Amino acid sequence: MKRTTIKSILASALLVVAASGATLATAVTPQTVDVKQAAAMQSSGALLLDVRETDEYAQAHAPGSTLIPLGQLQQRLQEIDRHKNTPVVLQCNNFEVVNMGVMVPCSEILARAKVEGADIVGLSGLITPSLEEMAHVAKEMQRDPHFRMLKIPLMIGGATTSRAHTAVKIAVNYEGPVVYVPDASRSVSVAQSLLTPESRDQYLADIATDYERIRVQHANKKTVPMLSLAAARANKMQVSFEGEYAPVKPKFIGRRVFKNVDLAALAQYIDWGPFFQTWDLAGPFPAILQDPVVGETATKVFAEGQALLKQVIEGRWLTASGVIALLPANSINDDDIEIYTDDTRTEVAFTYYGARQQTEKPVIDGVARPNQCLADFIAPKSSGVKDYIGMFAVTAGLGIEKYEKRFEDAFDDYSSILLKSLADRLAEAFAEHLHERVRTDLWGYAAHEQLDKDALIKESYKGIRPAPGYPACPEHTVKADMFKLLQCDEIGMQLTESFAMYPGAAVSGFYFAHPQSKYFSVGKIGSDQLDDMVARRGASRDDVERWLAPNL
Ligand code: B12
Repeated sequence: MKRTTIKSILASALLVVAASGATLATAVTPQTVDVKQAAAMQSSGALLLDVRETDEYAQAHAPGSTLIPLGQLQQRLQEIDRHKNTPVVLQCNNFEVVNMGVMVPCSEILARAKVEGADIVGLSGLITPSLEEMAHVAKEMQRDPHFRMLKIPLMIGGATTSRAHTAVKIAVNYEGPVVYVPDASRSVSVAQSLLTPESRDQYLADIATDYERIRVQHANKKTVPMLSLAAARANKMQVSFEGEYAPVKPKFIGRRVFKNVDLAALAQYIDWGPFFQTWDLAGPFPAILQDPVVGETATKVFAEGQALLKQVIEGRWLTASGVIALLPANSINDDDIEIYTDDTRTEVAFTYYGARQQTEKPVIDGVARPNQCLADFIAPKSSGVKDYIGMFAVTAGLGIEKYEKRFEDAFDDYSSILLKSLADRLAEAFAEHLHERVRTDLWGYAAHEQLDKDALIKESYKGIRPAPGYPACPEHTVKADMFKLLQCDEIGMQLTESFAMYPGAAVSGFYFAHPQSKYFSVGKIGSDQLDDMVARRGASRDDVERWLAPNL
């Protein structure tokens, strides 16, 4: 099988440069591809295809040339667009990328990789359940002689992945190279190093040394001093449920649906800060627009984002729908929350099993910091106090596929990514907007609250809305109970096998009203808490271990 070298592939890219000007000249230089260059390249997508017709391109792309199926893990519907920067940047550097999309089982990823003669397999992971699947793919590559013998590299990326996780949990399963890629622009230099015969061995040796060092560090890591679960519970957060802290009964008990919410109203609540992360531009908004390094690029992307947002709103490209439920609740077993179907509190809709901080907490000014758990913010059943909890699921991504396809068919990946990032922003804005309505009106526990946008972004309000998967609520499986109770299918939202939400631009979570409720990170928990959780949930130890893997 002929393997075309990277150099010859880049040579064909230079043809495009000649046709499209200076921006592309820098774009083909590894590591210099940035968002604006990608933006410039999007208009050259068609040109790239033209180039493919030429003899030189045909030579460079003889069978067996660089081909990377960016296999998406089986259950992650939402990640297809999030990792999109990576295929775009690689393609702009004249790598051929087969993007297999989402819900692709491991067996299909590997079968396709063989059929295409792929030189690299890439996986992307946004939320923690994907991490397990990545380790599984590595194991399967090890079992399959094709990958094992040819040592086909596996590239790992995505928000929830890390170099340490790749070294400790994924690379150990496969003899071939496994490389963590921290951002899209780096994927080019990594892919080149992996496929350039002259430098590959040295590059792999360096990675192997680095990952071995990480594994040793990990093995020798001083374990953080941990309390027993009983001691952690004894040091729970002291929360009052009387007087001014007495729970406020919501104005209604039950579920309420919000369909086709006005996008223009939601746009007022957009926090633009995270928008820039999509483009690997770091810095707080709006200061980022003046940043000496990335300011110019940030300003352009921001202007383009605003222009597309206007089109989205005026053309009603996206549909935003959500659902909330406000229900009676009490904490039980210290760490769990029983959520009742109505105020008779006789029927349990479902129980949320909370994880409690178990590491030793510092004593500050003579006061020991508490070992917190979300259940601390809900009145214990034994107190007889009638407390309440809320939950929500919102999306702003309904109908997005049609427009994404339109952009992609026009080789305009940049606009497709831009659109997706706007949908994500609108989903977050929807969560913010609905939370405000819940506090001031629908639940009404903070009826007189008046906060401007900055104060909302700084979360200066009473109460919290922790989302399953975030650090106070690290476990994703509760979304199954939430989705059932909220009847999310009525608004077109679904949960995938590994608890990712569809559409991708979606947020779900709980509402806690207590003024002392604050966000925190559960962090590492002990095996006694794991055992206790297994007993409380009546689930298998294997399952609970898998669900809580990042905290163990
Ligand atoms: C933006 C964002 C969102 C957006 C968009 C999500 C989406 N569709 O992608 C919205 C608001 C919708 C969202 C929702 C949720 N989110 Co969110 N989100 C983020 C945030 C702030 C940034 C992620 C991001 O987009 N980064 C920018 C992109 C471009 O970077 P990236 O994904 O890392 O990918 C880059 C590289 O890694 C690389 N790359 C990616 N893949 C690959 C693959 C290969 C082969 C290569 C080479 C490179 C590569 O290229 C990219 C560009 O450089 C992160 C926190 C953070 N700071 O990372 C949390 C985060 C990812 N979210 C998280 C969670 C939990 C959720 C929710 C489950 C919360 C909830 N219950 O509602 C939902 C899930 C949504 C769903 N559909 O299921 C957690 C995940 C952790 C966990 N325990 O699982 C994070 C880490 C926050 C946290 N600290 O807890 N989220």
